[in-house]
Amino acid sequence: MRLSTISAALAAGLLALSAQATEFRSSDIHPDDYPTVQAVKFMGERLKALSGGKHSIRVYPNGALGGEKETIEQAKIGALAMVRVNVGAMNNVCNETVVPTMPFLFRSVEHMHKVLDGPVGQEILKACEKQGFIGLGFYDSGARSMFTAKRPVKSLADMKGMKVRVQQSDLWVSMLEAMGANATPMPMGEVYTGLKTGLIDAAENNYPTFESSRSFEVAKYFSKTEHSMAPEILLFSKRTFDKLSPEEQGWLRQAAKESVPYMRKQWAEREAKSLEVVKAGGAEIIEVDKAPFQAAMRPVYDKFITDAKLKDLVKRAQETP
Ligand code: GTR
Repeated sequence: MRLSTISAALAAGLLALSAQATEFRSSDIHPDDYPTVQAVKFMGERLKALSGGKHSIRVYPNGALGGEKETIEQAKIGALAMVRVNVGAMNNVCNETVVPTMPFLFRSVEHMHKVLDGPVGQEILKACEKQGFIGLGFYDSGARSMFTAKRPVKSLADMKGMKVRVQQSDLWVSMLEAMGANATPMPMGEVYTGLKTGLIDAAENNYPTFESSRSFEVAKYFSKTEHSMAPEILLFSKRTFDKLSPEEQGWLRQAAKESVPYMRKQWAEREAKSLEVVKAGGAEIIEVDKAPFQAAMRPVYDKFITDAKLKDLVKRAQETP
């Protein structure tokens, strides 16, 4: 990010804070109708009601304020109040976020909800504080699977040498390398063109993003590897948060909490709808034997789940019934 952009953003942030009623700015790379954007808007309505009209949230969708990596940096310095990103985008920033990103950690949506709603989830959110972020909650993101342009992935062997776009995270690079692929980190916004021009052979994501990014038009093979259920995370700038009163902080936490069940409902509906859209658009949904993929992820756990804290979080997540 250029310096002029930073100072302009900073000025805008300060200006918003000095005004009587505060409109917090929140970024999202997804389009307006995506469940994450809709949920943060709902959170904004709840915040307005709880604060008696004093505070509100304005969501900037479509990556209008930048990609996930840049907007995380903006939130850290207080130039932006809030970001909704995937935990993957936080992996290199806040170590504990690798836990819910880990391959095949969650056994089902119910298991994921239980872990994230419980103490493990709370500890991960809290851990982001030392990096300058108040973790307000997690949103669903379904399971991520491979989609390829030229040939389908039917087994682990098919991954060999494939150029796969990943999120800008060392963990994601390792995961795809452990599958035998050539991992290429890049922002989400470059995936469609990358697939179209052949810069990359494949990417991986959930149905709603496969659909909304129109990737299914250029990569029609969707192989259900379901290798990670890395959730979305809602992060508030600690710098901005610390300037608020405990009462105002409470409203924010409460509004975020209330937006979670709203989001989950929207998410389930959107997943089903997106699957229909991509199938109608010619995507081929391929069942894959996941066991070899899961077995190949052992070294990734050895490499990233190193210290006692991370080992404990993973163990407790796995042991959550
Ligand atoms: C989506 C997620 C985004 C972003 C994207 C990606 O599922 O909602 O926040 O992380 O994946 O792969 O970059």
